[in-house]
Amino acid sequence: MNFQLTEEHLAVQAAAREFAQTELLPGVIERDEHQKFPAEQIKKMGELGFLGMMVDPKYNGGGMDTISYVLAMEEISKVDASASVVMSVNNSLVCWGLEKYGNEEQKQKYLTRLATGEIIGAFCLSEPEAGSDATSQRTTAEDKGDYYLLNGTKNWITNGSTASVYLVIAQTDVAKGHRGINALIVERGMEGFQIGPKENKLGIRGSDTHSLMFTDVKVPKENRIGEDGFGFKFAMSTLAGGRIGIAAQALGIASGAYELAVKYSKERKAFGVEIAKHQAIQFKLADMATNIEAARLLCLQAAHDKDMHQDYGKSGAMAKLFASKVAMDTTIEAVQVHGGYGFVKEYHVERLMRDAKITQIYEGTSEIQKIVISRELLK
Ligand code: COS
Repeated sequence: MNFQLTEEHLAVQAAAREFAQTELLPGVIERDEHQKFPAEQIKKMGELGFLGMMVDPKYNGGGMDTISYVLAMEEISKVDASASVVMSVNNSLVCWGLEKYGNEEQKQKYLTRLATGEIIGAFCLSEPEAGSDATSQRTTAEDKGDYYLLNGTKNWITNGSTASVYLVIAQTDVAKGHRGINALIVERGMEGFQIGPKENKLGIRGSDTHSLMFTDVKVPKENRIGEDGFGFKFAMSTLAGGRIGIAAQALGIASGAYELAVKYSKERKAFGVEIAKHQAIQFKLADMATNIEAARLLCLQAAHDKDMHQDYGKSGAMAKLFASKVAMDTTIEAVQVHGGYGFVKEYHVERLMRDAKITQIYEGTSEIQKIVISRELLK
């Protein structure tokens, strides 16, 4: 057992930290307040290779392992979770899904551009009436011979109006249940594809979340990923890896809040000394640091399982379940350490607290993670 990060891992971590501090920190409060998508920053992230980290270099990716991805996600998320969700969706849902299950033509056409960030992607599973109950897809993809006729609505889609490529899950044959579902590559601009208004959210307000409407969209058959009926397994398998990315995002939100709490507690004085000298604060910091370390180990374990081609469904779900709770608990305590200052925007921790909540909801709620974990335990 080796807990040592390699030189390469440390270099990726340092590069992500540097990028987050110099490029993402300036303006992060304003972007949150005005719900402004970090367009310039995402472009730079693409140029630096953060949007296709694990993709094979032959498709223009970074060829890195999942551990590098987790380390980079943590650093970016410490500062701007609105940027890191774009990174997570593009890397672990869209690029990974296409690289693993797409055909060569699809990879050449889409993956080569997604991996560099020239274009970004979206993953479209959730619907107004199908979130956790993902088999109940109401969006239909009727088989018309050469093409699928796509009709329906998708909800809460990250990168909703900024993506160029959308991986859309839809029901082709309702009689076959989840085996009648397909995953289709839908391009922005296809006739009948409409993007709804931006959601006004509690957290990750800089990210671009929309509902999408499909009315008689003709999607060519060659845009189907995998065999007919593979769509549900595509979604589940892709989400299993996505959960490692969101776990790392939660970890970053927690460790970002912790670092701010440590810094503040050494500066702020009360009762004649820095508040860090008070045991009430020390105990909070000790709890935060211990929980964060445990969350980090779960994230790295899941990433290691994936890199070793071992099953990572359970370890990824555990990492997400635990890290998202740690993100929530830590950010609440970080606000408490900051007292009144924690309640105002300039100190960042209130934003991190709002951002933390979504990590317990998207890419499978905490309750769904418990289903995934317990099913594995009871197999
Ligand atoms: N990888 C590949 N295939 C998987 C899989 C995975 N990780 N998990 C399940 N499957 C397959 C199963 O093997 C099964 O196929 P067969 O019937 O051919 O064996 C099929 O998918 C259906 O699985 P299951 O019977 O477990 O489906 P359920 O309806 O019971 O649902 C849960 C399982 C609840 C775990 C699933 O619906 C889920 O993850 N829901 C949450 C979805 C989600 O994360 N939504 C957020 C949207 S993205 S923001």
